[in-house]
Amino acid sequence: MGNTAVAEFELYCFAESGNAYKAALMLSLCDADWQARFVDYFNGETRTAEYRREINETGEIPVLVHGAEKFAQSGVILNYLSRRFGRYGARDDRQALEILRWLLFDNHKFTSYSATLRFLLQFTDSGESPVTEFLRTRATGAFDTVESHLHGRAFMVGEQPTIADISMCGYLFWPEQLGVDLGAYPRINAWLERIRQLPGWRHPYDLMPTA
Ligand SMILES: N[C@@H](CCC(=O)N[C@@H](CS)C(=O)NCC(=O)O)C(=O)O
Repeated sequence: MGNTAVAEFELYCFAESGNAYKAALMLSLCDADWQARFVDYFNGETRTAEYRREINETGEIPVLVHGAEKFAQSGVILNYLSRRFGRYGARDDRQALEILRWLLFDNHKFTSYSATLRFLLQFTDSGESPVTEFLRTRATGAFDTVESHLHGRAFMVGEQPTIADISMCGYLFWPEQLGVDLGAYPRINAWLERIRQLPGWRHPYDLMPTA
């Protein structure tokens, strides 16, 4: 990771963001020349008119800047970096569709429910409520699906790790924060260990800055 303003890639991120971690992990796994640009999410930076105007109209993290190009949505960033580096992509068109299927599932169900549950439990004073109960039910349903899919498989798509894995693991290296007992998912844990063994893997808190 570069430390000066001249790195090839710049990632708008903050350490607690699993969605930003997806992009940061990909950059690290590809040994890219990149730097983090800290966004003060918890003090409302992404909700400012300036952020929406200058950085991302949807008011979200992550955003990747590469030269004159700017990309939002972790799935788009992962696709871009995969093409750019020729790594963690599909072997053929059919596999590309399979990767897209899991990226969509991740963004809609796997990450979204568990990340929202974590947000409520870790970063607000909501405590347990019917909302957290609902989110936990939806999150565990998605975890059950992935646990079942990983039967006899090392990675989500094909024999090798792809951006589907990099996307889906975004929130799972904070098991104690999830609000879901990951211990109940042995195949997910074994899969996470395989990801952890990839050269260049680093924990989110080692890749991205915090306030
Ligand atoms: N699907 C998006 C989700 C991005 C997202 O929700 N990021 C959070 C931070 S982890 C955020 O910026 N939320 C602000 C908001 O939803 O208003 C992606 O994968 O990039």
